[in-house]
Amino acid sequence: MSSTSTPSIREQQHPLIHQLADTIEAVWHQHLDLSSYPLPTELGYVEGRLEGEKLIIENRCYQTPQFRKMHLELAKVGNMLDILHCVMFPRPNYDIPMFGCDLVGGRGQISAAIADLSPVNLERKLPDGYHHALSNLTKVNFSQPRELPEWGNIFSDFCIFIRPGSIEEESMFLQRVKEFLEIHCTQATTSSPVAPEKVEQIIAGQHNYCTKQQQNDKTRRVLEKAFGTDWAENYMTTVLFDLPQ
Ligand code: 18B
Repeated sequence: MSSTSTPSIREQQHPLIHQLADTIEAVWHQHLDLSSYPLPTELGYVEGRLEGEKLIIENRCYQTPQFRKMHLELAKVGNMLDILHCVMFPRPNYDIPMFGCDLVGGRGQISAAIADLSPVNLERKLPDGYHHALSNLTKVNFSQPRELPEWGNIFSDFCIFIRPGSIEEESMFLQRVKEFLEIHCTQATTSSPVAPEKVEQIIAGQHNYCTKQQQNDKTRRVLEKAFGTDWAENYMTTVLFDLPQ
């Protein structure tokens, strides 16, 4: 299994992306019983070209007893665009939320930083333990909140979507994502599987989450320009937001 010491494109990325990638993997290793998750080998490391610049994608994937797939993706387009993408897909017999995070930046500035624990049950309600723990976090204010697109109604009230306005705000974002992950790992590993008749509803909720995320035109456009329409469609539906079987 790859460890945090394996060379990675994070060394060349925006410091916040580098730090968040390290933090995500550290929390995962600390709290969870990880096994590797097989991705098609040709998709572990991918290179393309976008507007004359080299696009590099690096994927790491794990699974655990509670999570079907935990995906950390780092991408870099020349010196123009740095991206971190992370999703934790629960197994559908657990009523636990989807953790999702995206950091997008270019030329030294992060333009979009988003993180959430998104409920996928029928009532679109976070389990009580999550709600309690998240409500107890200290309130944070960011100077440049951003407005979610229309498909963003999948996200919870705890969702953070900002453009960090300073180094201090970058640290606050990093710290908050770490707290989300610690809450998530603690809650997930102490939660019990649901009754079998609830599984279908959770699959439907995860299905809705993935279908909405697939509507993100900004992600799609980057991938289409570098790899073509069909490749982008395949990548968005089988690697970034694949549906549980
Ligand atoms: N995403 N992002 O992951 N996206 O994958 N992302 C952008 O400043 C990529 C997720 C989210 O305003 C932007 O506007 C590429 C997850 C939201 O309409 C670019 C990959 C979440 C927005 C990319 C990638 C998520 C957004 C524009 C594959 C949330 C705002 C940056 C590696 C949990 C959408 C900007 C809007 C934006 C690109 C959210 C370029 C290529 C897991 C809400």
